[in-house]
Amino acid sequence: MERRSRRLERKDPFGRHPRLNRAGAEDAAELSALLGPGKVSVDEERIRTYSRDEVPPAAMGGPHPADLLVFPESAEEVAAVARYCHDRRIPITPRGAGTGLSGGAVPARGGVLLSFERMNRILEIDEANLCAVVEPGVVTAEIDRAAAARGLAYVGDPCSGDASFIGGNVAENAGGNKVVRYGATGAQILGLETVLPNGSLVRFGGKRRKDVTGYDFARLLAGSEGTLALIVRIILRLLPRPRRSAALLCPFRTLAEAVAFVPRIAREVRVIPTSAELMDRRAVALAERYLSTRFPHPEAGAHLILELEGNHREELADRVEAVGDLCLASGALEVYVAEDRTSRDRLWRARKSVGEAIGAFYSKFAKEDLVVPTSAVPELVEAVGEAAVRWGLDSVTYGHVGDGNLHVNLLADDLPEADRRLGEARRFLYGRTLELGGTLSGEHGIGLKRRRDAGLFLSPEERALIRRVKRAFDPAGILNPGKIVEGN
Ligand code: 2HG
Ligand code: ZN
Repeated sequence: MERRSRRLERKDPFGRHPRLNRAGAEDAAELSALLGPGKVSVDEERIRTYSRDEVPPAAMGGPHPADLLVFPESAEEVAAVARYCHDRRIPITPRGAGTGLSGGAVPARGGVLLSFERMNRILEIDEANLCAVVEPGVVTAEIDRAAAARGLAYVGDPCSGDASFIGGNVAENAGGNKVVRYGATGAQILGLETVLPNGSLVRFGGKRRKDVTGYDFARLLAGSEGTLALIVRIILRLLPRPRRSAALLCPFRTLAEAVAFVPRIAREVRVIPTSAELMDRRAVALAERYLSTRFPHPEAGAHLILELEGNHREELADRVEAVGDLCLASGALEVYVAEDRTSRDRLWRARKSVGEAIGAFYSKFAKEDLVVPTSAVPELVEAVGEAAVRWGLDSVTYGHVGDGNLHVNLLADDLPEADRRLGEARRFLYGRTLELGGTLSGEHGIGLKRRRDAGLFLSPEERALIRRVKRAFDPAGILNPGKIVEGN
């Protein structure tokens, strides 16, 4: 049969890339026949909506519309799409809820955008093995809710947890608010069922707690940004749910005092908090404005949000008191303790709103996701201050101070030569981050947005290995092409 799909015209700015084809009307019809009615869409408006994430398309040289959308409902249907595209060298880009912050699910080279939204079942909460088996399109927070009904917890907690899908969390190795205590999404994965780009179904790991039989492919797939395999089923570890928790809101006189304080909790109180989050003064002001709310001590240099857990009232009260006392002895102006659900939710809503608030009030800014060893956080914060002064920029710093991952935003609205200032200030910060033993992205990923900058942080050997691993999984180069490093 004559196929009408044409050779890809757009040239990859990095050169080398495998020959890929666009998908045309015939492909839509054939995929429809394969999957059944209502599972393929060529509606332009819908394609536009699905072909982006939270990064403004123009910031990544876009828009990058897919040629068509598919909505498979089972692993077998995913495999059928993969086989079809593999035979015809048509790119497939997997997509979750579109809450990504690096363009990871943006179809850089057109082709088929595969949405996992219909594979949204929690298949099992296995109390005996302390694990959950879920499909990739489950909203992350629902897993914890299902676990909670059995006295268990799923501790992966990205800020987008009420909207993002677990499959996207796995693909990006999403971090969030509890990494300081429990690790990122990758640390929660016991097993993955996947479809390789050629359509074969492969399982990695399982319900077992340990496994050194071969390479740890499940961990490799966490954070592989949908470039190696399509994830169709996920086995996640669950933990006993602590009976009690409390959130402490601690305004500190200065930002420096707030960040210097955090590591002392582990050393001096001998507790790792469930969360240790930072909002500098401007982050607090933005959340106040965005949510029409008030923080106590808005004049403070920074606020920390510390969450603590315990099983018994006295156990939790002791921890709260010990951490609170240490705070007050270390520059905190006050310590507010939120134990009831409503006040804790309000606090977290404010913390989680900062990224959105920046997008709502500013149009010219650099949004960074830097991560450094926790001991270097004070120096990173100093470097942000230095960059702001040198290039005459405002800055907002907030995020996961407990694990060393800060969302640094440089703001340049209404400034002359805004792009030059932002570009130079970012390069300066990247240099300092490297010197401090840090790296480019702690949890948002490289995707399309940071691909040009990743080279600075990955050695030539590492980049070459990334490309070779990619080839091993996907020799035809059809799966989420154009991501992470040049040549992928
Ligand atoms: C957060 O920690 C999220 O709030 C989003 O990672 C960060 O949008 C952002 O800047
Ligand atoms: Zn974050």
